[in-house]
Amino acid sequence: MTEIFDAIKKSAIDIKNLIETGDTSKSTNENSTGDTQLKLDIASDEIIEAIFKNVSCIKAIVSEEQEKIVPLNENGKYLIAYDPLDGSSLVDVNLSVGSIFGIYENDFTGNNLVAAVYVVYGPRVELVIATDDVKMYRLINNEFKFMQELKLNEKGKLNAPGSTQNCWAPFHKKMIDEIFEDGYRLRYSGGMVPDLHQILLKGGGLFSYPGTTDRPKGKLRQLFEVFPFAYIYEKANGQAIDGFKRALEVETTHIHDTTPCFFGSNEEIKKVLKVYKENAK
Ligand code: P6P
Repeated sequence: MTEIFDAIKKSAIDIKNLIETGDTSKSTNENSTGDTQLKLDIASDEIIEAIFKNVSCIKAIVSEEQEKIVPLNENGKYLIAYDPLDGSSLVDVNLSVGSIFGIYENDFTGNNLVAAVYVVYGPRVELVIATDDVKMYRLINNEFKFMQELKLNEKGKLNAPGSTQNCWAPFHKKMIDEIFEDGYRLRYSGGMVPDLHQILLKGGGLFSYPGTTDRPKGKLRQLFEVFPFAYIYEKANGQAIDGFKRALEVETTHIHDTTPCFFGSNEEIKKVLKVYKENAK
């Protein structure tokens, strides 16, 4: 699996350069979930796919930006689902963005994840690899240097409340008040990767992206976004749920399925589970 991590590191350096110089305008296409694609999305996807094509242990890949699974090596062991540039529209306002990779065996389901990686493109480029533990590396002089292991405290201090204003669950606002009664700092940039990275680095809290009135099944994609971060948060002594059960146990019927999701420290996740159990009909 090391050659996959090395390939991701190489793609990160190329995508960093692309972000600094790339065309951030819209392309004329939409991706599989109906999002308008930026030229950055397509270019990032092309960088990653070209690099993965040279890694013999990869059996197949699927990108959030493409409709279908791309077979690579018949005898390969791993399947990779990736979001090449999550939150790409934030580049135009100079906020951090990221790439997300789920590494699966046998099939693209939550419980078949064997590793997960993300890259944050911000004031610094940082890369996090989760296998049995969660390790963070920083790009220094074009090399990724190990910086630290990431672990979540039992209870945190940060709240990243995605889409709470239009959550389908009428009790959601009560939940937010109940969980955050002793005061948390609001940290939400609209970029899942930097928002979840910050909670990991600052020791914990809660990131929510529940189902909404217009998207009751949530906005964030299972294979490319939710499962990799769920794997990472569980390996960092935290949890990830859909409101009722482990996010990694959510059933996938189509590769572009979404799911409501909550990522965080144990104390906060316990409260979300309690409120949903008591209120959701
Ligand atoms: P909203 C970015 O488009 C993204 O997919 C995630 O990175 C982010 O957490 C979410 O959407 C933001 O969604 O509805 O708050 O703009």
